[in-house]
Amino acid sequence: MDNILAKLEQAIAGQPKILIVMHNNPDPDTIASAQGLKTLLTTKWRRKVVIAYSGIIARPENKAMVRSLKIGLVKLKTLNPAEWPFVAVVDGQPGAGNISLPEGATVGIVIDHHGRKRTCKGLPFVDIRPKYGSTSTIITEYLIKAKVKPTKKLATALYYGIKTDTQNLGRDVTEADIKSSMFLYPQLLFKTLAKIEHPTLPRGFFVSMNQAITDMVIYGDAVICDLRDLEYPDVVSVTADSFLQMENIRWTFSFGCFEDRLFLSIRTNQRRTSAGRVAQIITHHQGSAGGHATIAGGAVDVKGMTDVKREALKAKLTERFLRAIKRETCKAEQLVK
Ligand SMILES: [Mn+2]
Repeated sequence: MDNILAKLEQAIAGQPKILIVMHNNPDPDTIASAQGLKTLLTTKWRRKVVIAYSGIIARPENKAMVRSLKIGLVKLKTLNPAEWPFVAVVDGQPGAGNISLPEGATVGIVIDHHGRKRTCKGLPFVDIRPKYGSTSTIITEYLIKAKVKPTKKLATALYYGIKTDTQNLGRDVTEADIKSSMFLYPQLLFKTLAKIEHPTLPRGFFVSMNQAITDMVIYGDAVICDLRDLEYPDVVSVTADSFLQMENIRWTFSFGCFEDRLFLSIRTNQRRTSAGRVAQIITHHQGSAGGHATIAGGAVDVKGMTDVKREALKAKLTERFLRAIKRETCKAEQLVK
C-alpha cells in the first residue's frame, strides 16, 4: 500500500468512529472532500463516519450540490461530542477561524491546501499541500491510490470542488489539480452538474446585487463593496468574484455582516501578490483570515458592537486594505453616479 494511505490507516487504528468536520458555512471543496474521505474510510476500512458542520449552507449552488448528489450532513451542535472523540478536519485546520470543533475532541486527521498552522504540530495524520488548488484534488489522489472507484455522484462532487476553488482550473492551479480532474471527468453527471452550477436564485439575490452595484466604491483599480447585512455569508465571495470581471479592475474587497460576524472576501488578478496575506494584514489582531495568491477570505467577530462601532470597523478595514495594496492615495469614485 502507498505510504500516505499506510499512515492514514495507522492514524485511525483503534478508532471505530470518525467525525469529519467541514468549514463553518461549508463551500463545495470542503463538502466534496468530506464526502470523498468518508467514502474512503467506510469502504476501505469499514469505519463509521459522520460529516458535520457549523454555520449554514445557504448559497443556492451549494444547496443544490448537497441535495442532488445526496451528501449526508449533520449540524455539529446536534451531536454529542463524547460520542465522537476522533475528528478529521478537511479543507481547513484546527485553530483556523472557519473551523469549529466539538468540545474535547482529538483531531486525528487534517487534510488541507491552506498554509500550515502551528496547531497541526504533532497530530497523528497531517497532509497539507498549500500549492494545490483544492483539497478535493488530494482526496481524489487518495481514492486513486486506494483503488476505491468513486460513484458518479462522488466524482461529480469532487470535480465541482476542484472547479469552484480553482475557478474552472484557471486560478491557483497545479498539474495535480488537472490530473485529478481528468481522472474524474469520465464519471461526471453532466446534467446534474449544470443544474448545480445554474440553480434558480431567490429574488432577494438580485436585490442584493443591485444594492451592491449602487453602493460600491472604486479606488483606481480596486473595488470596495460594503454589503451591509448579508442574506448569507457566501454573498461576499460571490460579489468579490463577480466584480473582478469589471474591466481595468485588479482588486476586489467585499464585506458584510451575518449574525454576529463580519465576513470579508478579497480577490485579485495580480498574480505576483498575495490576497491571503492582504486578508491577514487587514484583520490582524481582530479576526481570522486566510487564502491563496488570488483569493482570500476572513471574518471578524462583531458581537455586541453598536452600529457606530461596526461602521468604524468597516472604515478601518477599508483603510487597511487600501494601504496594504498601496492604493491609499486613489480617489474614491462611485460606479453608479
Ligand atoms: Mn479549498
